[in-house]
Amino acid sequence: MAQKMIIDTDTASDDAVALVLALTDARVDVLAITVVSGNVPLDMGVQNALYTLEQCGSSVPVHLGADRPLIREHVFAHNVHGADGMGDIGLPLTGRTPADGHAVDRIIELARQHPGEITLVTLGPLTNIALALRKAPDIAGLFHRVVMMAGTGDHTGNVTPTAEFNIYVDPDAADIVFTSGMPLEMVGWDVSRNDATITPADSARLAATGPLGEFCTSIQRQLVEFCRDVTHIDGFDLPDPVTVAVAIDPTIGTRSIDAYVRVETTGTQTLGMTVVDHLGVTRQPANTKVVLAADRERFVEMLLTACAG
Ligand SMILES: [Ca+2]
Repeated sequence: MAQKMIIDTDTASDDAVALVLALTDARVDVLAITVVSGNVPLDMGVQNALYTLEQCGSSVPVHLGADRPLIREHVFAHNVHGADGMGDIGLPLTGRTPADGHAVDRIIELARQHPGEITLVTLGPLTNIALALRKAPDIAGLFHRVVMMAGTGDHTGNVTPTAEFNIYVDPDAADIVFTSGMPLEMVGWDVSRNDATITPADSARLAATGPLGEFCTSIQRQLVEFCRDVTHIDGFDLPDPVTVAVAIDPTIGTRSIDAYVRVETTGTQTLGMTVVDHLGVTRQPANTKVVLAADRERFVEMLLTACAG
């Protein structure tokens, strides 16, 4: 039976590839896509998600969620993904209609309808999930797995020296999630930087698979520049897709630890840091499976298979 999945996303260029992976995989039944403000403003993320679904021939409902972090001002990532979040390659990213119902309500309803069955995958700031937990605390125990592109297992950030973007945008929401009791799995940006890099040669192979491959690579145009200038990666890395890959097939994650993880919400230098207790010095019980490495070759194979249809 296909794995039921909800994907919460701040849809920009790597989220789009992650959606392609999930929507083209017969092992997955995506029940809903919920959108949150993050890389791009909410409405832009919704349009980007709907356009991506169209490329996949999918009619999965897309729901609007939170349009800002719980407490703090928006931080966007147009410098990483382009003004439209999709590499500014001229895609027609307007005019599509999302489904009725707020993302937070759909997350709660679906969790209660399918207790113990749904894998919740989060690819953006955790605002929607924190709001759902506040509105319906019972849902913490209703998910099969919660697999998050969030934080960094090795404490190396991409916004500040210690903070990863999704956590940095809404650290207050993130800490609510980490202390919720949900069955959390964290695929940090370190996994992406080390093991989910797409070299120019990989990118050419992907593009050659057909229209979906062309879509998935061409929308990374702005990301390639960011990787060259800021994160010093040859080609680009795909944090959200490797997270979906781990959600679909946990063996894509090749090394992990169970650890106690909290989020820094007041630091002067370390706001938004995922503080991973690698050595157990807090003596707190583990609340998260922290994935620390992934199988790059099998990940790239998954992408090629997905794009080839
Ligand atoms: Ca994302």
